[in-house]
Amino acid sequence: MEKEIGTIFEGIVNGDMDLVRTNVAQALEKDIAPREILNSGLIAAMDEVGSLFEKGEFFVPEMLVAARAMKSGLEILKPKLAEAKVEAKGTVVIGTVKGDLHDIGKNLVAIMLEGAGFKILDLGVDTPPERFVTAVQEENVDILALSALLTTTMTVMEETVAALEGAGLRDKVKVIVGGAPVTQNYADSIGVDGFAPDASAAVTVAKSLLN
Ligand code: B1M
Repeated sequence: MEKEIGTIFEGIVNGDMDLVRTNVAQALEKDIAPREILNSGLIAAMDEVGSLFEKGEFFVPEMLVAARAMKSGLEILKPKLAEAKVEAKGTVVIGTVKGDLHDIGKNLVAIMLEGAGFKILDLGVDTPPERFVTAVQEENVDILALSALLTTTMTVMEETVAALEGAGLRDKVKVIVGGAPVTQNYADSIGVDGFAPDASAAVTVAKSLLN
């Protein structure tokens, strides 16, 4: 493996933005393929971060710092990926549901999914069901990812599923849900395709739904 790739991996796991940026730029100068930098550097490192989180060796702050470092590398890499026509694993529309302004967890889920190779369309916070429906109508969406942090807003997830059904789009996308008050039981009760308790699990669920 090229030295730069190993350094990018270490830089992301340790949350070192400057090291990641410099080494992504150097790897591109050395003509290392963007796909190789993405898969063996960025995605591999975020996989490692996810597994450290699952083992209880990393907590949310470490994940956030690693995710920020990954994003800084991805910014430099993105134009080259587009030129090299590296295909995304799938497209995810993500948002925090209507009435809910919490976005720290949702952003982390978005970054982890992006780090895993998905294209992300982030609708932000306070997103009404109709806005999700429009996004599914207008884009080629594989997964709709809904986040809620309040017991009073998690019910909007069910409304969003109903809105998708009403628009005849329910079969077109997989729907996944998460956020502190959301449980597997709740996810089952509203008929969505997946639930993840954290950002790392969201990647596993998203990948398994598209396989
Ligand atoms: Co709010 N808040 N808040 N808050 N807030 C909580 C959620 C609360 C539990 C605090 C408490 O009372 N103990 C409580 C909810 C109670 C309940 O409903 N059961 C609460 C409340 C009541 C409120 C207000 C109503 C307070 C008020 O004004 N009276 C108000 C509501 C505003 C609104 O949304 N309309 C409010 C406001 C706010 C702030 C704006 C001040 C701020 C949000 C800032 C922001 O997000 N930009 C805030 C914060 C920061 C919190 C706490 C302290 C932290 C939330 C957080 O960011 N956690 C929170 C208490 C707590 O959780 N300890 C609290 C870190 C984040 C990484 O975790 O978001 O859980 P989390 O995301 C995780 C997983 O849940 C999962 O992965 C993430 C990463 O591992 N996940 C998904 C999340 N989305 C997912 C989607 C998936 C899969 C996994 O698939 C699609």
